[in-house]
This record gives sequence, C-alpha cells and structure tokens, in this order.
Amino acid sequence: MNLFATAQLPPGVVLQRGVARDPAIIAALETVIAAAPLRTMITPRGPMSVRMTNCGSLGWVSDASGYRYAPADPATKLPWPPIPDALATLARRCAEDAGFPEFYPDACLINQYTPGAQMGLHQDRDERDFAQPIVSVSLGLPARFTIGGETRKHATFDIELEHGDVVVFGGPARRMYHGVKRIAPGHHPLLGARRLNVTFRRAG
Ligand code: MD6
Ligand code: FE
Repeated sequence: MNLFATAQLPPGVVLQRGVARDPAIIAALETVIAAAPLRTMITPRGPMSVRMTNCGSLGWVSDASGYRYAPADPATKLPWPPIPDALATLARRCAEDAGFPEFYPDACLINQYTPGAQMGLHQDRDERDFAQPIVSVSLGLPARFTIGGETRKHATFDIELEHGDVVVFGGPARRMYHGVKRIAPGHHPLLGARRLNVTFRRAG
C-alpha cells in the first residue's frame, strides 16, 4: 500500500495500489460481459457515455424514469450472472484490509469507459446500509478520479487511478461526491483502448 498517497486521502477513502493486477480478474469479468453484455444506460438527463453491466443478485439499472437496483437484466429479464468467486474474494479481502471485515457484496456494477467517456459527480445512495463500504477496482486505461465532500459545492481533488488499483469507500467517505474525468486516448496491453471500473456493493 502507498502510505504517502493514503495519508492525504479523506477519512474513509483507502487506496490500495496495484492489488488487482491478476489477469484472472479480467477473465472473470469477460465471462460476466459475455452473459450480460455491456450496454448504454439512459438516465433522466440523457444517455451515459459509460457502458454498463452487472453481476450479483442485484444490478444497478437506469432508464428515463430514474435509477434503482433490480434483480434481473432489463434487456433479457433474466437474473444477472452471479459474482464470480475470484471477484467476490478480491472485494472481501480489499474491504477487510481497509477495516471492513465480512463484506459480502450482492451487487457488482461493471463500467466500461472508452476515450472521451466520463462520469459526472455523484453520490451512491441507493444502497440500504451505508455502514457497508463500496470496493472499486480500476483496470486498463488510467483515470482521474475526483473526490469532493458531502455536498456538490465542496472543494474537490483528483487522484490518478491506474490498472490494478483498488479504492475502498467506507465510513465518512460513503456519502462523498465523486466522479471520473474524461478518459484520455491510450492503449493498455491487456484491455486496449478502454478502462473497466468494477464496484462491489452491498445493496440489499
Ligand atoms: C469509476 N466509480 O471509478 C466510478 N462509486 O469509474 C464510482 O462511481 C465509485 O469508485 C462509489 C465508490 C467508489 C467508486
Ligand atoms: Fe460512484
């Protein structure tokens, strides 16, 4: 772990650099994407630039009426694929190392960014229990991840997330606004011109 970087982060944000570099993680994600393909989700404010899918008993979905967790893929009406063991184990270990033992995610959101894609400043607040952390894995192209405070007006700062980095958002960080700046063009040896972000949540 990078203690210098970690020391500057707000309380509840734990950065674990390079802990998710095992290629088995990408292989597991590809099985999920094969069963539940990435798709553009619509929000009440328009289409997202990021393509998304899910695994787990609940998945994050959005349409023109708003967003929510749902047990089935709206595209097929089938349950989302299960969270592969390699991914659930990674998430549980990272949460434990950040001070959150017994993290058993039931929702795993996979976001695919290509150059130019971004994610606006948001809070994740549709999960039932904010005492449970969110574990976020970054793969492929690097990203500037913006962290603010509990209101939109709060000052923000950016951290650079690279392939294999994990961020655990827990405790006071759980309600902080955050987002991802436009991904710059580039090529990653394993993922090409894309970034995958995988967030593990206890939603239900
Ligand atoms: C991303 N991440 O890194 C978007 N949310 O592409 C998130 O929105 C996020 O990294 C909650 C907790 C950690 C995160
Ligand atoms: Fe988020």
